[in-house]
Amino acid sequence: MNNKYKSVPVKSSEITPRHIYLSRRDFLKAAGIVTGGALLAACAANTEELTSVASQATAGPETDAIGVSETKYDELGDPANSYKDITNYNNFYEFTTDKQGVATLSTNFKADPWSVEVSGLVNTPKTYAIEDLLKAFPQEERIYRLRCVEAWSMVIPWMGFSLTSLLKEVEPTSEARFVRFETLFDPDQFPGQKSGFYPWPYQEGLRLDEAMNDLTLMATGLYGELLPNQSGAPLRLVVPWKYGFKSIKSIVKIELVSEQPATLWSSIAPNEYGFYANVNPEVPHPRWSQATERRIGEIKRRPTLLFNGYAEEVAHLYEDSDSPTYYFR
Ligand SMILES: Nc1nc2c(c(=O)[nH]1)N[C@H]1C(S)=C(S)[C@@H](COP(=O)(O)O)O[C@H]1N2
Ligand SMILES: [Mo]
Repeated sequence: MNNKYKSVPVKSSEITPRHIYLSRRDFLKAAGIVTGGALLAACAANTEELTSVASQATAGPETDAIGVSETKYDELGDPANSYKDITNYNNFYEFTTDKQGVATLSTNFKADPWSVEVSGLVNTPKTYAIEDLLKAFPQEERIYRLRCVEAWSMVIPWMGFSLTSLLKEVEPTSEARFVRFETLFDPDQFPGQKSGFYPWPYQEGLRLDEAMNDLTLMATGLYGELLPNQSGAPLRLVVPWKYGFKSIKSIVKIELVSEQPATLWSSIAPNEYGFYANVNPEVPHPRWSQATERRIGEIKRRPTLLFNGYAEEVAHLYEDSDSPTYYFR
């Protein structure tokens, strides 16, 4: 690994502890709840079984959080949305544009077996089976706000691992400046991909320093359980200071590249969905003000926070820009 990447600030002393509510041990304990005490890593070879055990364990009208009895809060003191809210109001255009229809349409999606190729400008390209990713990288809980550009938001207790730990393993070369992500292309499983309107597969991207920020998460779970299909099983990106469309679901490919990659949304409407797409209440989207938002489950709108409330962690990434529109576009 060259010096450029060594200088990226990812020392554990710099990780903001208030974002990290559960240790690896706690996650494994949570996994133990759904696997009868076995470690997740040992069981992950059969994620189908794990998932079905988990859903049996949680069946019941009152249960909308898995293995969790008390309410979780983000670091600003707001409660997490319920499991039910998070899994019944989704943007996942590969299934449908109807947010309340994704849950039903995604029931039979096969997220196992699954592999993820990490390639491009790296010294050691690798293809990981999903169970190897779960085994190789300590899973932790991160309670993040998710802010959609449509001006709704939720608080979501993800499980996952830092993208930076994965990137370090493949060793980006000195030419790598951006990371490109791609969703599975499979029209038999994703009915929405039969429509020619969108340039499938869904693609997204981050600048390398954004990708290596400690907040940038590869999510593998929700409320201590493996990610349900509608949330982007088995692996999705979560970039909490950017509008939700950056947080690409059901990833099969992660590629290190030298040029800013095309993204699905910016190729359809570049003036509406920029590459950076940082949450900024002062920069309106052409169709929607971004000044306030509707937290799912609340009636009164709340003010939107710069960088979705994560300015302390990420504002330094954008210091060399003096254009306010930079934050949105
Ligand atoms: N592959 C894929 N990823 C996607 C989307 C999508 O349609 N397809 N929608 C995005 C949008 S617009 C948002 S707001 C979030 C929603 O995530 P959630 O459904 O888990 O809340 O996923 C993002 N990731
Ligand atoms: Mo969104």
